Amino acid sequence: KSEQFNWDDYLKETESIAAPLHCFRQSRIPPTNDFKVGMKLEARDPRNVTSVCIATVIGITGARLRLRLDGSDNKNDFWRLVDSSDIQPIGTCEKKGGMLQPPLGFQMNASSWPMFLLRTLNGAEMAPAAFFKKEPPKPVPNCFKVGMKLEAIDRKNPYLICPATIGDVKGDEVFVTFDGWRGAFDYWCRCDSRDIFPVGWCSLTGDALQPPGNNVSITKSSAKIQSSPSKVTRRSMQSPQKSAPVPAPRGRKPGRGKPPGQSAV
Ligand code: MLZ
Repeated sequence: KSEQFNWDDYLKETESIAAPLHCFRQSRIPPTNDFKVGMKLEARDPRNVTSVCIATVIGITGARLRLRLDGSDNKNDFWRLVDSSDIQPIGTCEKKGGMLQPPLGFQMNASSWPMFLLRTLNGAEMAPAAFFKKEPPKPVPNCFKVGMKLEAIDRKNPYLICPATIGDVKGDEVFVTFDGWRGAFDYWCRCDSRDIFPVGWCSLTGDALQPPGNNVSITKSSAKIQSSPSKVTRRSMQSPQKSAPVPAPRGRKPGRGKPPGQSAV
């Protein structure tokens, strides 16, 4: 078994600092996850955000739930923190005068939705209201700085949380760059995004933090390129991914990232 990723060592090796806790819209102590697989709840449809749908907890991972919308397929699962404002107890929508909607891509005829809804809720185990935690307040202003390290959800593989570096800052947005992945997974997000976490988050929630990729030498906050083989380089070479043919310098010139609003490659 290869040696474990260790933030303390990694921060020293990369001569970087961790983004301070108060930069993030995350609770200082991750919320407890009391949910159980099979429980039902209401969730905003990620593909049609004006719809509130019925979702089932398909998996539990740290402070997050793996959710699947009832009546949807198994190809569109999504992950939400237990203190996300996108989820709520069953009954909340109706109480507010809203109507539960079929998910985008509802697998049956739209006319069968009312009966489907009755059936899916009949005898269902509904997640108790106490399991839903209050979303932390928005941090203002954006206090991230280029070079700061964090843990971030890989939006192309949203079950993964990976070591990342702030590559750029513009207004309320930050450019999240994934260490060792040559930009393929990088994205812009708001500084109050629920997809970014302080260093140490995964070890508190019990999530498995992914090790950095091995496609580039390690990002230093000073933007220098690591030339001598270090412990980090050796470790990352043990990771299963193939090396890029021509490792490009990682040092990010200001403004190199995509502007906010454009999707990642
Ligand atoms: N094995 C996949 C996942 C990469 C995850 C990167 N996360 C920043 C791949 O190599 O594409």
